[in-house]
Amino acid sequence: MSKTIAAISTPRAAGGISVIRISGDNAIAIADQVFFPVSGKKLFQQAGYTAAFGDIRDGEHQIDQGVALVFRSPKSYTGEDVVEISCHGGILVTEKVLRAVLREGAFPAGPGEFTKRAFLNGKLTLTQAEAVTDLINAESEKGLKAAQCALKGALYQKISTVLDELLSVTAHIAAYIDYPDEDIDDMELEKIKIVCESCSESLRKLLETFDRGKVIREGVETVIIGRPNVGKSTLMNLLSGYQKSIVTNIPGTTRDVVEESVNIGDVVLRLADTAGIRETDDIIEKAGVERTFDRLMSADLVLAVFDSSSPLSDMDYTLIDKIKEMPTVAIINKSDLIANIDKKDIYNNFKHIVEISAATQTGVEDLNLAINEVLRLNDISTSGAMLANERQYHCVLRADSLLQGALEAIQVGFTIDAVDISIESAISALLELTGEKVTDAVVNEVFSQFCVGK
Ligand SMILES: Nc1nc2c(ncn2[C@@H]2O[C@H](COP(=O)(O)OP(=O)(O)OP(=O)(O)O)[C@@H](O)[C@H]2O)c(=O)[nH]1
Ligand SMILES: [Mg+2]
Repeated sequence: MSKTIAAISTPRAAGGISVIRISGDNAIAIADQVFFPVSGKKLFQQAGYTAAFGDIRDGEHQIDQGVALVFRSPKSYTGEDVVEISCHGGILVTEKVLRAVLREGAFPAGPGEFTKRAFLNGKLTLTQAEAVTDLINAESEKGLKAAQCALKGALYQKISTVLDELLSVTAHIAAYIDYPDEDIDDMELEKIKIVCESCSESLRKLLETFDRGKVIREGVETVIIGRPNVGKSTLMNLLSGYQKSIVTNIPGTTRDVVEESVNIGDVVLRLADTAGIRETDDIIEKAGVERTFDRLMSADLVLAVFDSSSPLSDMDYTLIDKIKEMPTVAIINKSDLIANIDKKDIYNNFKHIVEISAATQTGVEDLNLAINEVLRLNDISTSGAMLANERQYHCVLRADSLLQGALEAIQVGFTIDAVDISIESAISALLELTGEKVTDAVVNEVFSQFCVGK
């Protein structure tokens, strides 16, 4: 924390501008050795939240012209003095500016070190810091909303409410422990029990948000499956918006798994277009069909495609049997052709069915709606507190099982000390979640997931 650190905060790619961020006690002094405002006024003479235009130099060499933004402690992202130098967004130019800053005494920042300092300086809670990475990595509307909500402190507030209740219980219990002669009466025990139960219920609701939120965090592994020539690849291309997969009228065109991520219904579908399933002696196609079944095993969502212009085949029936218990949208494709399929067998086996023509691009809206329904996307609220990662999940899980321990201790008539130990441990688990009582190892682990410059 005592070192002044610097890093490039923008991606390592050519762009309009790049930003080099410097944070620490010497940030402004170091920037003054590299950045020379055209006004002649040094950066150390500048108030916080002000910008200066000037030359960026490495010793005698002019590197670029740009803008320096000065933030004065504690009113900055990290809580320390910060200077952000914006230069032209060339890779080499940007690296030269960073090199000049490091030469003047700044140390290269590690992954997430700016945000780590913000956390250590009390600018962010640990869950808010984690929301920063989620915000950066969000690929879908729902993922973005969930991260924004966490960044505003929704999870922290939820945990704080539970913590406040548990802390008031332990304060109460402490009074009895201080006066061992006084026995805790049943009424008091009942009150403690009620608080533990209601806190446990809140924690369990949070645990559920983790399972439901997987769709938002990780996207949905989706397999497009069906017998050859039904239009799987045409559908893949329609959903991805370009000719990702090869389409021909020859059955067995797709041999390997073709992957693409697309945004549908506010979430990311990780689509896998697969080889059409059929009995075959062709070694390559056979291997392709095996891969199709491998994908099916790990799919969160199945898009099962059938050809409306021809009757269902034995292979279709085999497929129906395999997938009817899975989260599936049955797609009756080629609705532009004269129907020759017995739809009854599809309607009897699946709950979510859409009739589309991938070739003429009709029925896509219905397909979107059906996908929403199968994944129950409308049930996933992104406006409340949500658990965003394994670390948070395990803290809550631990806290809940400790509260169950406290309830059992009350139930079997253990001493109040035993009840207290469980509640205190539950409190510790929740303080670890918010970062208010957390080991360096956990903090380092959290920030190691960040990129350099954040
Ligand atoms: N009329 C009509 N033809 C379609 C439709 N969808 C696909 N086709 C045609 O059906 C043929 C097969 O399409 P593909 O998308 O390659 O089928 P596939 O299921 O990927 O086939 P394999 O890769 O062999 O398993 C092509 O000639 C497509 O143009 C549709 O909605 N209507
Ligand atoms: Mg194909």
